[in-house]
Amino acid sequence: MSAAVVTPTEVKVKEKFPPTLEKNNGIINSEDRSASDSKKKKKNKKKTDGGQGSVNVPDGENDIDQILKEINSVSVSKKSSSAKSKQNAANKSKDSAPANPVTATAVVAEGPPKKKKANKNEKLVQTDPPSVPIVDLFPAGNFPVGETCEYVDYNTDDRTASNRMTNPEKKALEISYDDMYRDIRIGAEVHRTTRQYFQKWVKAGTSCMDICDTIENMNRKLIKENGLSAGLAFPTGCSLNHCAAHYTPNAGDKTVVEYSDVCKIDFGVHVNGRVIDCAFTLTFDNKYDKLVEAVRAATNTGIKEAGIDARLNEIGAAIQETMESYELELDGKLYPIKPIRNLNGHSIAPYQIHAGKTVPIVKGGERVLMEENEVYAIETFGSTGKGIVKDDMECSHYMKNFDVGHVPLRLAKSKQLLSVINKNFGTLAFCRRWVDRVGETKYLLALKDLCDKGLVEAYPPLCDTKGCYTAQFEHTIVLRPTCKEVVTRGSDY
Ligand SMILES: [Co+2]
Repeated sequence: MSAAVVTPTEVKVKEKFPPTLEKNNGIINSEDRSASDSKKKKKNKKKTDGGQGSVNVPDGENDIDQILKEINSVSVSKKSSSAKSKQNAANKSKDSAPANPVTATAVVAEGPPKKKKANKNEKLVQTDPPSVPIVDLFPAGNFPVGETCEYVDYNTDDRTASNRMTNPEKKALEISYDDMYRDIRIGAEVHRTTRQYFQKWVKAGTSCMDICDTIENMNRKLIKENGLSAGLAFPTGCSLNHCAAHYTPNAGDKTVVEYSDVCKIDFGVHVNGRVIDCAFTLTFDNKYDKLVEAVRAATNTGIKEAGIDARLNEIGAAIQETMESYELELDGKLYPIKPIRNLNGHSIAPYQIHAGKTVPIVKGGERVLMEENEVYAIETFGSTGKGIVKDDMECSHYMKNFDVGHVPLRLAKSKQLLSVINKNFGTLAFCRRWVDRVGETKYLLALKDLCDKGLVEAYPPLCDTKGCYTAQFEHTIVLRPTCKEVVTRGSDY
């Protein structure tokens, strides 16, 4: 919505959780399934391919790079059969087994699941299912570094290496950001660990509620949830099929992910407000593989093109070109794969999922530059439908407007709900389930009031045309002074 980026086709860009002053109410009644305006946001997640067996997680970037190379194109789709066994594993690390969709992808960061007692002198090992906080797993603070890439020099025609990697000034500058990188890497490791487990665990027929509870409960443990200092950064998205983003179940929602569904798993965590936003597409039926592949490749193109001094409009054009080089044959019919042109990546700031810059996924964007030490969520969406999303279905996602000032409230219930939001979520996105779990009841009218007053924004589900399929991949990257770090990269995607 706000991002105000108007695409050539005059479609309003809906960023996920874009900063906006526009008001919106998706809350009015719990049954409102009609489209209303809102924004959207995203999250990230991923899965491991094939394997239940977790790939050993190296601490160093070199090791990660190597693993990444080996598992480069593992499909994220999971197969239903593998899902049954939570962990067998190690036998599935093939890149593609069309006849046998791989369920989970191996994640970079987990060691073999084992239970161990915490002896004083013994190093803690992650349990299965994972439950040991990542900060406790790496007591020395050497959290796994993401994939690192050298920048190119945009001021030269041939775009040679920028030499930032060896520049002593840049190296020194980087040291001053160590605390920030540490917080981001903790969140990234939580994301990899949870998604890897999830990919092994999930199977066709699982309810969206069960999926969200499983992911969120694990994230709360692994991030060592602590008020607003560490915790969940936004609700777990599990948007299905033509719905691209911002769907998570409200209480009583019995929706199930079926074998034939295309589900976008988008979740995020934060440490000290340093948000990790990362997502992947979950499928059971390999007939969607080309769609999934197109979007994963498009997101990787966006990541590759990103860098200090890179132009956002050029990144969008490159993403579109990659996405449109794929097509999907479904039940005898051929579909072009279109980027969803009113969705986009975004810059991230502390406690602010959308910090103001948008990364388009089509050509025609503004010629704005990426800058040193910015954090971005690079995300792309592909669709077999129109390639445009609109608000639809009942709203679950909300977020306080980041820069709204003091607004006088008359209703006692609204004041009270606002204090609950301030205390539990601050300016981070939340959902109705999370308001329920802190003990609130009958708050929908108050929530609508806060939306009407512009204090809170509603972010209803964002959907393309009914009957189509949409997919998403997303990573969080940091434009460090010396190199670009894809912090959420894993062996799965
Ligand atoms: Co995002």
